[in-house]
Amino acid sequence: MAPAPLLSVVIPTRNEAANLPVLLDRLRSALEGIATELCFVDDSDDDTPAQLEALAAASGGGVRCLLRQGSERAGGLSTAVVAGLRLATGSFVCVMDADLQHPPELIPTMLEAATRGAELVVASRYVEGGSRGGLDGAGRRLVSRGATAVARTLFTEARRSTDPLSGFFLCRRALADGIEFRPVGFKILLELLVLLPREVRVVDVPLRFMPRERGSSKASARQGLLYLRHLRSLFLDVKGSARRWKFGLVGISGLLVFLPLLALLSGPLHMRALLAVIPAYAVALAWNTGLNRLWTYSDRRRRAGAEGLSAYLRGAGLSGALMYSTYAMLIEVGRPPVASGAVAAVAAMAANAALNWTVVRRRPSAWTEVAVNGGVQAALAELAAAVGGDRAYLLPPDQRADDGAVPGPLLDRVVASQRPALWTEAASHRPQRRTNIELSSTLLLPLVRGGDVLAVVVCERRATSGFDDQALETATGAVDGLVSALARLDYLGADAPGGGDSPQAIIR
Ligand SMILES: Nc1nc2c(ncn2[C@@H]2O[C@H](COP(=O)(O)OP(=O)(O)O)[C@@H](O)[C@H]2O)c(=O)[nH]1
Ligand SMILES: [Mg+2]
Repeated sequence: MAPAPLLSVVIPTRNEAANLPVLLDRLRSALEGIATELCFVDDSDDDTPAQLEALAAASGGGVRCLLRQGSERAGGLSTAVVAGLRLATGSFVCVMDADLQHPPELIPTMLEAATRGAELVVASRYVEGGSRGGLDGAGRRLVSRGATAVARTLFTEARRSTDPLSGFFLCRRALADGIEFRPVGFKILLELLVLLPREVRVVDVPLRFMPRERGSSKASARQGLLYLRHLRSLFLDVKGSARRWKFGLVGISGLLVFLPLLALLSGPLHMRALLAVIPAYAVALAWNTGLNRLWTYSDRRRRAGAEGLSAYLRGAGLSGALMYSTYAMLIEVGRPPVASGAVAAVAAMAANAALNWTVVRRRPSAWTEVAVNGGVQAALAELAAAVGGDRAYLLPPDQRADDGAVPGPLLDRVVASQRPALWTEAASHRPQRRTNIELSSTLLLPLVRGGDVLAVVVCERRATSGFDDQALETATGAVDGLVSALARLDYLGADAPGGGDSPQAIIR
C-alpha cells in the first residue's frame, strides 16, 4: 500500500465540468509540497465523471473517485460528503466545494492551524477578514444569515464557530470517523459541531467567499426544507442537544399542566386556594421531572444516581418553597388563584433554571466523547496498522443512522452474537466506474463487558485484496489495547473506581 497522505481533500461535485480544470490547477499549485489525495464524490450528468476518471487514471493513486449512479445518489450532497469522508485516508480531511467559491489557496492556512493544535478549522465568512460577497443577491445573503442565526440560537454547541453552516472546513480524519452522520444533513459542519465533545478546539479562519463564475448553484427551496429537517433531527435525535431549549419547553409544558389543574381545584371543586395549589404543583413537578429525565437529560440517565436525585430534590424543594410563598402572598392581597399561580410558577421556574444552570449548560455527553478520546484513538490507530487497514473506529451498539458505512443488519448480528465478523464487498457491479477501490473490506469486533456489548470496533480497508482470516485473528488479539482506554470513559458507565469489572474483564 502507498503511504497514507497527510491531507485528503473531499470534494462533492454535481455538474461542475466547467469548473474542474481550473479547480485542479489551483489545487495543484496551492498544495505543492503537501502529500495530498483528492476524494471526489460525483453525482453529475455532464462531462464531470469522464474528466474525473481520466484524472484518476493519470494520477497514480493521488485521486479517489466515487462516481454515483441512480439510487446511489439518494441524499445528494449530504450523503456525498459523508461518502467522501469515508473514502479519505489522510491524517487530515478538508471538505470544500468544487465551484471555486472556496479558494484552494486557503487550505495551507487551515492545515497549519490544524497542525498547531486546532482540531476543527472552519473557513468562516463571518469572521474579521472574511466576506460573503460571493452570495448572489441580497435575498440569498439574508437567508444565509438567518439560517446561521437559527443554528447558533438553537444549538449552543454550534456557537463554537461564527459560521457553522460553512461548507469549507478541515479536521483530523479521526474526528469524523466515529461519527454517525444523519442522512438528511448536508450541513456536515453543523453536525460535527453539535456532536463533538466540548474539549474539541474549533478555530475560524477568514474566508473570502467568491462569486460562482461557471456552472450553476444547486441551492433551492428544497435544500431549505432539508435544512429544516436536519435541524429537527439534530434537536430530537441527538440526546441532550439544545438542552436549554428542551429545559425551557418542559417548563412551559409544566405550566400547561399546573394552571388548568389549579383552576379546576380552586374553581369547580371549591378547594381553598392555599390548599389547591399543593396537589396541582405536585403533579406539575412530577410531570416536569419525568419529562426532563426522559428528554432534556436523556444522555445522562446512566449516571443520575442517588447524588443527582438528591440534588434535584433539593432544588425542587427550594423552588417549591419560593413558589408557595409568592403564591400565598398574592392570594393574601386578594389576587385570583390562577393569576397568582402563574406568577408564582414563573418565579419558581426562573429559580429552578438558575439552580440547574450548570447542568442545563452541560453539553450532551455524546457517544463522540468515546469516539474522539485520545487514548481510544491511539489504540484504534495501532489496531488499524496491525491489520493493514485504512482506518479503525468505534460504533455504539445501539443507535444507527444508516449512512452506508456498515449495514445495520450486519452490525446487529455482531452485537447479538457477540462474535467478530469479516465482510468484504465489491464497490460496485460496474468495476470500470471506480478507480483505486476494488474491494471494501470490513472487520467488526464487539467489545463485551459483563454480557453487554459496549461498542463495536470497525476496521476498514479499501484495496485490491480484502482482509483475510489472519487479519481477523490479529485484530481480535490487538483489540486488547482498547480495553484500558475504554474503561476510563464515563459515557460507558465505567467510571466508578473499584466498582464494575476490571479492565481485563471487558473483553471475554
Ligand atoms: N455529489 C454531489 N455534489 C453536489 C450535489 N449538489 C451540489 N453539489 C456540489 O456541492 C458544492 C456546493 O454546491 P452549490 O450548488 O455551489 O451550492 P451553493 O454554494 O450553496 O450555491 C458544489 O461543489 C456542487 O457541485 C449533489 O447532489 N451531489
Ligand atoms: Mg457554491
